[in-house]
Amino acid sequence: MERRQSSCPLDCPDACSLTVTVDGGRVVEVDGDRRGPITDGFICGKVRKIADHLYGPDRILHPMIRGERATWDEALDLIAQRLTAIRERHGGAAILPYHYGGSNGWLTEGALATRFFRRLRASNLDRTYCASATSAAQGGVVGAMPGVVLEDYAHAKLIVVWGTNPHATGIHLVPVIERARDAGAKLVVVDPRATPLARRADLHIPVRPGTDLPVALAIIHALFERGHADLAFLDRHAAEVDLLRERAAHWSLDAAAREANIDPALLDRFVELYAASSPAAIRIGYGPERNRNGGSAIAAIMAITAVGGKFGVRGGGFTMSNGDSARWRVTPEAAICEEPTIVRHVNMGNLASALATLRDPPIEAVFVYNCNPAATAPDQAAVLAQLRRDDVFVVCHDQVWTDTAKLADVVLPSTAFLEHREVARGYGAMRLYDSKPVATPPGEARSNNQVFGALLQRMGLAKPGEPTTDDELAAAIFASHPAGSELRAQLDERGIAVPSVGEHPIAFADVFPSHPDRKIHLVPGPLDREANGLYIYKPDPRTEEFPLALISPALATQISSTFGQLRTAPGQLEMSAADAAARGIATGDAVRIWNARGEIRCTAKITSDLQQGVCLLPKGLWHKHMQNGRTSNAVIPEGSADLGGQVAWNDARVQVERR
Ligand SMILES: Nc1nc2c(c(=O)[nH]1)N[C@H]1C(S)=C(S)[C@@H](COP(=O)(O)OP(=O)(O)OC[C@H]3O[C@@H](n4cnc5c(=O)[nH]c(N)nc54)[C@H](O)[C@@H]3O)O[C@H]1N2
Ligand SMILES: Nc1nc2c(c(=O)[nH]1)N[C@H]1C(S)=C(S)[C@@H](COP(=O)(O)OP(=O)(O)OC[C@H]3O[C@@H](n4cnc5c(=O)[nH]c(N)nc54)[C@H](O)[C@@H]3O)O[C@H]1N2
Ligand SMILES: [Mo]
Repeated sequence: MERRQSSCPLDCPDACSLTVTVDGGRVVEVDGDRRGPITDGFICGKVRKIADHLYGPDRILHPMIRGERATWDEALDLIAQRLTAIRERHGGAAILPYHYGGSNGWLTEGALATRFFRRLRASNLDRTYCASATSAAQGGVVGAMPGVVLEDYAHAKLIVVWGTNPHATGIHLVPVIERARDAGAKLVVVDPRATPLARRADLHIPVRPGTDLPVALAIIHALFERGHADLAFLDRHAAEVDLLRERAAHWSLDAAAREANIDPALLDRFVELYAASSPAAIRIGYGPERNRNGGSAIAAIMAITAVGGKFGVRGGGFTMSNGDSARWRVTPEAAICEEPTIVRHVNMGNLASALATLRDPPIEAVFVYNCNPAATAPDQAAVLAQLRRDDVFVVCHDQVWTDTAKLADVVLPSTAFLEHREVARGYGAMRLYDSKPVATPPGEARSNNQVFGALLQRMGLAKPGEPTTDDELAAAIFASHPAGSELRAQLDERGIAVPSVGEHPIAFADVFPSHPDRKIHLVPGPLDREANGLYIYKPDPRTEEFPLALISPALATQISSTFGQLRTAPGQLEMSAADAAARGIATGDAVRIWNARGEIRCTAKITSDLQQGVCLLPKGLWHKHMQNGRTSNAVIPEGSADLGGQVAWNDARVQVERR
């Protein structure tokens, strides 16, 4: 038995430091260690049980071609031959790389795969599943300025948890919030459902999905009207103050409360509590971005912080993502060795329609890695029909037999983190890790860089002297900037590195917005143009026929669809007692959920956590969890938020009936 250091690169803000016990190359135990202060010695149940994932019956062990076992040479030859033929016929644009949430690490997300598809001149995938509205909003408002690091929530006197559920999606924030509350901090939760934190909060504002924008604007308007705005801060540090004030003036607390289906007294309490509290931190989650108003909503929530004058103190301000805002000073770009070119943008949320409608050239190959679109992409029935077409060549590189792997022409077995080297940084905690492989890959699994390195070779796209192994790529990443050697030294010494701005920067004291004027932009021009009018509210898309809003937040037991093969419990639609009673539905009843896009079948569960008009089916379920083999994505149409091309997951409106 040996104990080795590693870290978790899965799509989660916490970026945990791990100690892994290995026996003869096999992982027997994984636990958190104390290198990462936010990890603080404990980790989630998912990764603690990762041996079930690594060595379970669903692990892909060998390459497969249309259901038959093949050698790596046969599989790679076929891929090279098909991609070469497609490229000769149509150019690289007929090839679509398709990847998203499998890893947040720089070696498996972005190194040789990116080199390969850039050199092929493949279509450019716009990665809009997640965080693209929030990234656009954050970039426009504060640029690369980091937000409050999660550990510093301990200093806050008021914590606002807005559209995130850390009990499932970032568990290490929970004890920090508890410590702050023990020291007297108040807690506010803005969420359509009663999350575990909302149930214990001083104030829970159960907004209707997609109405954060009017709520945030009304709060801003009230802060100004009641003399709570920090005019001195705004004068010195903010741009477009008058324009924000003008746009916010359209929303009184009463009007916003009506739209959000809440008691206006809740908003009144929020305004007074927020104005009176410092440090006040707003933890912004991904719930508010996933609808037609999402980008504007996020920008408006960020603007509340400036209007309230909450920056400049430890524990004051907001946190969105610290992933790209931390000025790591090193990026994976240096390892890619191929400049990006714009061939043709394809929004990944429009996979079905891209395959169905793009011409000159049509898409004839889809190469899926780090992703499970058969379960996680919108407009599911159309996605499945398109991926199953005989004239579309589908490759899937994954660790387990996902719903996507099951329909691919060629399936390639992938290593998992712990089995390959990974360089990854957190997007909540400001830490960087470089983790060596600690376990032996089962079967014939190969890492992304091994696969794309072999394809670069086979297709004559490799150039001599370029970094190609994980070790060479990691070295190239660190060598690309003077700060690299400093980070490298920290990693070698402590097994963890901290960015140049320090572990705990304070906004508007240590760090400032990265815009040339160093100001926070409250109505950024580029966002105003992109959104066709930032902060202009688009009303609820419900109709008489389809009156219920379907939301699909994260499960505590998975990371999106990752680990879904281990779930045995069927999916259940959660709904309010009022909506259920109106339809004669009781817990355990079989129901049909449908709209113009499609239909799903499962059982219902009545819950007091949801308001009338809102129902819930979690993201990340697999086909096998549903009675008709379709997940929430079967009723989620293509279509995006106002910024970043972000998929509007929570804009689905549905009807439900008992079967
Ligand atoms: N265990 C676990 N951890 C994860 C993940 C996982 O699947 N499982 N996924 C990872 C990924 S990919 C991501 S993006 C993050 C997501 O982490 P979170 O930001 O927590 O996102 P969600 O779970 O999608 O939704 C959070 C909350 O938003 C609420 N919500 C939905 N619509 C709205 C709205 O319009 N307004 C407001 N105010 N709230 C709304 C939901 O009810 C939910 O409680 O978590 C990461 N961490
Ligand atoms: N209905 C609904 N759907 C949603 C959302 C929603 O709110 N509602 N949210 C969306 C969000 S936030 C996200 S982030 C997406 C995530 O959706 P996806 O991008 O599909 O991510 P996962 O479901 O986590 O699947 C990732 C896959 O990558 C594989 N993988 C992991 N590491 C590696 C590796 O090193 N190499 C290779 N080749 N494969 C690897 C894993 O085994 C897993 O099968 O889902 C989106 N889907
Ligand atoms: Mo995500």
